[in-house]
Amino acid sequence: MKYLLSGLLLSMLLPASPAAAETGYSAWLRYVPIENQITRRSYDGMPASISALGNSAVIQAAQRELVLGVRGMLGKTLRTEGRPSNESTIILGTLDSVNQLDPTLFFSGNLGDDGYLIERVTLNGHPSILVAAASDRGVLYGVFALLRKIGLGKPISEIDERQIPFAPIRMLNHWDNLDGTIERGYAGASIFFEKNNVVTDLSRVRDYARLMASVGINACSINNVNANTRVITTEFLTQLVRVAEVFRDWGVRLFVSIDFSSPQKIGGLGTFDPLDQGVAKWWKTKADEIYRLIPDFGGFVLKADSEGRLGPSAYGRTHADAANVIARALKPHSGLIFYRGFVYDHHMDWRNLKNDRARAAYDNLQSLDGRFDDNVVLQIKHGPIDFQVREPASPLFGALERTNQAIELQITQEYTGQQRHLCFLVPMWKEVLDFDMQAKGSGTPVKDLVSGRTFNHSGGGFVAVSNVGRDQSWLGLLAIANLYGFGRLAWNPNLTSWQIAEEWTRMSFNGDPRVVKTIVQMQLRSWPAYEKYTGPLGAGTLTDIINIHYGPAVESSERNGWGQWHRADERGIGMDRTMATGTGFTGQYRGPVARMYESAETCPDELLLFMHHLPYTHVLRSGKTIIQHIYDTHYEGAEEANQLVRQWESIKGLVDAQRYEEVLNRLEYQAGHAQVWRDAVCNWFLRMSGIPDLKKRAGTFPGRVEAESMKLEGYQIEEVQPWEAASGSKAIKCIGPGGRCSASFPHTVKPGRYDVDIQYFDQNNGASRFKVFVSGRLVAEWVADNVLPTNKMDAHSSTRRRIRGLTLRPRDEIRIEGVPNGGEGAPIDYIEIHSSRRR
Ligand code: GCV
Repeated sequence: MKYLLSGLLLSMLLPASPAAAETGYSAWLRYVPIENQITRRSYDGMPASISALGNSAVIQAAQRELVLGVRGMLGKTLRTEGRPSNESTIILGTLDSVNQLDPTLFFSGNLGDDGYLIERVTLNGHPSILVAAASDRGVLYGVFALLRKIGLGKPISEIDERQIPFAPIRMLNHWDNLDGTIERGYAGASIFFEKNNVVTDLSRVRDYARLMASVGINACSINNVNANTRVITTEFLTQLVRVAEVFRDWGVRLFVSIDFSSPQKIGGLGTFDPLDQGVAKWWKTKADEIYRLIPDFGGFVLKADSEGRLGPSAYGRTHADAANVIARALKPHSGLIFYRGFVYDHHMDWRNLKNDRARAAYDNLQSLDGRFDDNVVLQIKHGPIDFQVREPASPLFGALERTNQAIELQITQEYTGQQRHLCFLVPMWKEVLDFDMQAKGSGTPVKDLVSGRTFNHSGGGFVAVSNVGRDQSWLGLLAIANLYGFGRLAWNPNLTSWQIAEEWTRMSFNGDPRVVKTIVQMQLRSWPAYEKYTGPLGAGTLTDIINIHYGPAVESSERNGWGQWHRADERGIGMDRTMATGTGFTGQYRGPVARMYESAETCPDELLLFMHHLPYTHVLRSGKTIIQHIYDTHYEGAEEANQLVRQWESIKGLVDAQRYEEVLNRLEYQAGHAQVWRDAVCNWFLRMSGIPDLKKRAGTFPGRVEAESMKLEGYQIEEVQPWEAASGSKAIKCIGPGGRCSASFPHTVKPGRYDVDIQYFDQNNGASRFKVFVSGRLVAEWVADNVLPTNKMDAHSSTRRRIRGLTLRPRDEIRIEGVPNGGEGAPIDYIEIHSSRRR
């Protein structure tokens, strides 16, 4: 007891070191001691003080950050001085203030608004370090860059650099609702709102703003684009002021999403027609009011005429009319409006083969090029559909010459595994950003178009939907690499995926070469693996499209108005988007790109089914038929998900235990769910096409015992919907008296060590308990309490529990006992037994 108490007291008195609390909260800003002694010693002569020229909140934040980072990584506590005294120092200041301090340090080059320089200089005869920029925010970015260099183990001789961000807009969007929920958020409740108000304690928002600043993000919209009108009411604006204050310290401008009908709904006008004088006046008065309260307010994000949101079509007006009426209200205050290009009709007639949602952004907006005011930014999703695992770059990027544009990416993994699956998206984003749209001859990649380089605009850039939540790790321990990656790419899209993953790994875990190599490889393999076991050849999503967007539900995208059709039937699959026979979508690209996509001969395989409807027997460049490709990739992808587990296990002991276990659990879950995907998709296509798998895997499951074939006590057999979500399309559910059921069968194969997989359904409306017995001996028990997005037995809830290395003898009875809870009937799909040696 005595020891316990003293240990407790000690832990209360000692400041928590970042290494102690490895929950992921510090993300890449852990500032743990640099272990490489050579790097460390190179900083022995580092100045002992900081001289900050200026005392704005941003400069103060920069100074505090430098003290914190250097103390953590190098064990030195820097003194903070107002002006340099007669010693070596680290000077933080704008170019103007540096020039005033010592004209010999004058830098005549251009750093843009947010660029910075880090230089070792001599000041009053003392070796010093200069971190300078055109603006205070640039100085802050310079400090973070310096700390990143130290964190990455660069010696002091390699710290000098000058950097200018690729584009002025580097922004995050959030789809947070005022009640604290987040649309498509997978990491807990909103950090901004609760119970229809801004949160009282903004410390988490402050920490988030710091994370944003550390990767150069300078703008953030905090509420759902499916906007609540209340967000710009006078009463709510006073709450937003508090968020803006917190953001301001870190150089982040606050934006909010608005509802286009606001003049009518909250303004009391009879109309929201953008050409109505009263409406224009209302927006102007509203903007003036906002800027009186928040002078550095960024502006608005607007989703109009999309998915039921009201827009200018209500009055027969154009999107330019809608954007401009608001832009003109913001203009005197230097505000921007991000007008979303995600405009489409979700009630399209699926029977009409000429209908095509992919056409919508271009069809709605291209003809308006040149008619948007210069403080309008058209925010265009990276692909023409909606953040699918594989899409071509939106043709709209190449079709706007006189309009500011920004690319919209998605960090929150709506269609890419919802953070339960590892899916590092930087390689996917880079494919889009590097894609040459041939908008002015060749050499016009998307990154140049959106940054304004190609057609000489000044106001474009990068936006991503972040949706961090209150989970300790913000997005997930490995998933947060996507946030880091977005920030780094928005700053410099020419960084490689490997560079970004390596930086993130070193700072988020450590620099042990085995750790770096393993985690970087895992990250880089994760998107290709996810694509393999989910969506083939650009066909579009095979998930449940109506609602959850997570597990497989192959037919859900068909026969409805949402337009995410893959048109798979008995004979073939894919959307015919050609000009010759299809929807004409390929014609939205400029000549050479259009020609490449138009022909199945030249269309890249990975987008073949996005552009063409083809028979399952069509032979790909690989020499395989489409159907065999579907089988093969699904088996390969699921196996790659298994390998992720093994890769992670190879660094046990080299990363902290807390994060190791949490990541391991997630990867094991993912491997099980990848198999759900594999089986559902392969079974569906096997049944639909009638073409067998040449490798005889699809439809045959060695070692599998269906739950419905076991001896059941209290369990009842039920059909599962959709049929491919369960093996044999059936499962068992406990309805037995006393709330306890069992399913058993004899083990019939030879004695040995086996891995036993129990496939069950972990619904979100209960926490059933399971026990597994081998000839009466308890070998495993668990509670099905994962939070998965469904209250049904389906492919979202289907989950694998693996019991490894179980010794089994012939005639051993394997029995599972299930105890239901809430609405969840301890449901089981099957058990699969494999020799442990096989794995
Ligand atoms: C916020 C998709 C998502 C919606 C999202 C919409 C959008 O349809 O499923 O949740 O709405 O995109 O980007 O506006």
